[in-house]
Amino acid sequence: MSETLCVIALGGNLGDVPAAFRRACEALSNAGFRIRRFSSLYRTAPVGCEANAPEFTNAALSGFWDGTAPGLLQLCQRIEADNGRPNDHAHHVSRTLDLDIILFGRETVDLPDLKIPHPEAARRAFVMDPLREIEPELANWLLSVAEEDPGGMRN
Ligand code: PH2
Ligand code: MG
Ligand code: MG
Repeated sequence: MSETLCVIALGGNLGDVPAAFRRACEALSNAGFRIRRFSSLYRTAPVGCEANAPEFTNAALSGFWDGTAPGLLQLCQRIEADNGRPNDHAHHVSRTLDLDIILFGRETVDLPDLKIPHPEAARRAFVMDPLREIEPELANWLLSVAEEDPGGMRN
């Protein structure tokens, strides 16, 4: 299978998040994901979380993956679990590490547990700002796809 240029958004608001990001990069690399770019760290206000949730640290990385999108999802979930995040983690609550696949090349993935492009990405500054920093062309492409589907990218 040929390599796909992917974008992963990183976030967290519990514990030493920059250290969790470093461990995530190491684990991705060890699993064969070839990191191309990593953004600055962004301090962002929590969006839609529980009251008084701590500030988030967000970032984005791009890189090449030689497998399938579900395979990359499985890897991301394993890395989240290894970094102290329970498997049954609820939506929108504070977390040590969140790895969301935002883009898988320019492919559309529509599986029960995996929607790519990530349906909420284009509306979230904490995703778009780091993405624009590292891959401006992909950021523009994502915005144009979202405009064609203003209902929220098939959701
Ligand atoms: N992630 C969420 C919900 N809210 N807010 C910020 N600032 N950053 C995030 O990464 C984030 C969020 C769900 O994944
Ligand atoms: Mg998320
Ligand atoms: Mg997630």
